[in-house]
Amino acid sequence: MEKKEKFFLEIYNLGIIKFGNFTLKSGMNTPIYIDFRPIASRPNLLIKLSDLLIHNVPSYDFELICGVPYAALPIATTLSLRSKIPLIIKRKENKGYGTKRMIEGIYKAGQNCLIIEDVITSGDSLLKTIIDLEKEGLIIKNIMSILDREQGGIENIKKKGYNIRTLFRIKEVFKILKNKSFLKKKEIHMIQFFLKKNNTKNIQNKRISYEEKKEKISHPIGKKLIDITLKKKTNLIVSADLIDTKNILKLVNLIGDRICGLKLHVDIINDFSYSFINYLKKISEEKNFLLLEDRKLGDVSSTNSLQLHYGIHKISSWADIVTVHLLAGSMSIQNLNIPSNMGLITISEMSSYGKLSNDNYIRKVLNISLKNPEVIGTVAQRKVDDRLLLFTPGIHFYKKENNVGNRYIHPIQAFKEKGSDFIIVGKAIFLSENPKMMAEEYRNAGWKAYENEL
Ligand code: 5BU
Repeated sequence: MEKKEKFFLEIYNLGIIKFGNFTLKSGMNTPIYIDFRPIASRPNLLIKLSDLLIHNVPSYDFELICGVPYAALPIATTLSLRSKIPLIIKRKENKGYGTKRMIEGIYKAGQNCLIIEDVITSGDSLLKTIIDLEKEGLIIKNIMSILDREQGGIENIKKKGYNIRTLFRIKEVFKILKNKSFLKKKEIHMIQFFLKKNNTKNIQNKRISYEEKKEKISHPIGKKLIDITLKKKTNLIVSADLIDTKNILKLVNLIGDRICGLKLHVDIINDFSYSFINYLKKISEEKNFLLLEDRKLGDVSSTNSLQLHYGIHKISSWADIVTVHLLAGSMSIQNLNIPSNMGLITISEMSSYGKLSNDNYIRKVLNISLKNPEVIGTVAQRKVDDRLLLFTPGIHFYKKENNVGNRYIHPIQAFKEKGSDFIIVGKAIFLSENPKMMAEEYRNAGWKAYENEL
């Protein structure tokens, strides 16, 4: 048996391939999940893997090694120890404090760096690593991946002019597993179905239009939001974080024509009343925008339900959309008894510096969001499945490193890099000298940024 094949069977026994229904980082569903992380706990297998990789590198002219975070880090480290070629570490995000470096370790511009990736799908996260290394003046000639899911990633990377090789291809490993009778009948069916489907993903897919998105969104309030957006040509939601009703109404009268939604934190309003809500509701109907209550429910289902229907604010009696955290799990949004014309926005990933959510948590929130019909969309700082609307707070024309912890991006970045559908703007509008003009500027910027991505 070939050395490579023998090695694959050894790592397969660690449970690196799982069959079922999985949600990838992006929110895309897949029946096959591949995870090489368990190898990190088997030093002898790590050594074998790094030796196999090094034998397959097309040329040896690299002076540094870097793994795509995080799964490839132990593999890149082993490779460095075996080859005595120095390792550098790429951060997934910079720390937001201290030196703010994206690349850690000792290196200098002009050095050649070998990149190691574990599983390559579209090549998106690999490309992020390449860009960050190149920003530091490093030269990327060679990239090695362990497994190519054969979904277009290798081609995407090659198209960008990089030399990339992979140790295994998915079809090849399935052949090995099938020949050795390692697969159950059901698993073989799943694989055949997966391989037959055209799974190819392109880097930087053009976004789908609001019209196409409307087809994919099943909830009436999600569809309504898109209708308003298309009719008024605005994807701007203004966050009216003001503490008295007079100022909120004054703001709404100035900006109501320019927005598709008004976001509130009703619990910060000193003089909250139903006459205020009735008046706001009336303006929202006249000017055609939705009311979002950014309540961020975060408790168990029964308490969430009480907080929605009772208390001073009786949110469910007037809000079109309410935000909710899923820290308490999928059950937290079951049996909320919300009206059929009210939608939920889950919070997968906040816009703040130092947010605690990791990829695993975000993936789970996206998965739950997709499975619950009341959920119309989510807040996340990444592209998500087309069946969810993506809301992006932390928007400002000028990147402000402010001290209250929000991370701000320009509307262009929100649409280009994060795949946003709606921008949420607060202080940049309501604190400005001319909120009406500012709202118009953000509306235009958001709309232009959307159109540019089509
Ligand atoms: P700002 O003034 O544009 O920073 O206001 C942003 C608003 O969005 C504010 O009401 C926050 O509570 C809200 N927000 C946020 O900033 N980041 C998040 O991840 C979520 C909500 Br969820």
